Amino acid sequence: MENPGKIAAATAALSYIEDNTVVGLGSGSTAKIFIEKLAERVAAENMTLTCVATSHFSEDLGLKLGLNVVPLDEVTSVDVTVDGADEVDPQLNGIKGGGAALFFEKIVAKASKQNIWVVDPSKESPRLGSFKLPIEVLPFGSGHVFNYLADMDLDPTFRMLDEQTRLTTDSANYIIDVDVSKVDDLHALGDELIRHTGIVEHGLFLDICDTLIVGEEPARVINRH
Ligand code: ABF
Repeated sequence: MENPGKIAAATAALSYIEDNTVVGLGSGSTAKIFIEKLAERVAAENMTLTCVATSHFSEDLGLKLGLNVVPLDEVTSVDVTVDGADEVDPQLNGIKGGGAALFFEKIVAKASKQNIWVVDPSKESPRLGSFKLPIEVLPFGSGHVFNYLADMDLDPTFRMLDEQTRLTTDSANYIIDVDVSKVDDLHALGDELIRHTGIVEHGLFLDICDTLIVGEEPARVINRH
């Protein structure tokens, strides 16, 4: 049985999708429910949509369900992207990448006119940092990036598939998760991380989300001021 909060949030997001638009398909379990429900609506209402995906998983799912999923470079912009998040604060800043899709998610988010996040209530937090921050790093020299993050007292850990195998992302990179619970200025941290050679992207999604839909009955909608 899927989480009712996820279902409520994903369902509420459908009302933001208009015919003849470009839709970004997020990643993660709540976005998966959204994609499934969107495909049902498209078929039922004979809608015309162009979709772009934030992961190979979402691309495959959308195509399997009959959605018109195209490469991001085939559209000039995305009208609305619906995605999940691992943690969101009252300012609608968030941490993403628990599903290791943060790099494509951020690329699509930055190409989107409107970003909507769909979350169950457990994702809301007064301050970011309960969830470890995922950082996507190039495998070449990743040990040196690990040491750099350790020297910053961020308690890094490589994301593992099993005891011997590091997880690799859709871009064949590694994920290092770090503890940012003691970091006061996450904007400054994000700016520093992205400048460090070997770091491809990080899961701080700051000033990106426009609308947060929290899966309650009825769904609670918060728009960024
Ligand atoms: C995705 O949504 C990822 O960034 C994140 O890890 C995931 C978490 O959400 P859910 O709880 O819906 O799986 O966008």
